[in-house]
Amino acid sequence: MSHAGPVRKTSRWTAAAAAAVTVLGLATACGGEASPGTAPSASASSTLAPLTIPITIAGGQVTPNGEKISAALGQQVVLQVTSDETDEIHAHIGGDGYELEVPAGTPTTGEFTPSQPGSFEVESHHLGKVVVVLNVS
Ligand SMILES: [Cu+2]
Repeated sequence: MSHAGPVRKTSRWTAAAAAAVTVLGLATACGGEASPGTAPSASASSTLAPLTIPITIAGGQVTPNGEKISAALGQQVVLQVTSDETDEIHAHIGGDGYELEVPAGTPTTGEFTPSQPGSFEVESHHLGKVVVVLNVS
């Protein structure tokens, strides 16, 4: 009497691999210029004084309103935002950009350091308006 059952190997590895890959698929709301190769360089020296930009959002208006501001490459940019409505400030500084959540009526500070030269818009996502244009060189 022989016990001859077919030998079957069930492979579940492909499912596990696919699950691991999806973790990497996160994107920001604004999208556009996703370049996977650009990692933020935290190596910039801290000899430059930070550039502080006060931003006020009230009654559907932003202040400043599209103003051009110069920053040096590697200079930390500090956003001090007060808004009467919940908003999201977005700096299009390349890669995923920089996002700052601003709760209504709560002064909120955020900072980032541009790691490449260029002209970058900082905008209110709630209003769709450009707050400042940052010229980094
Ligand atoms: Cu944006």
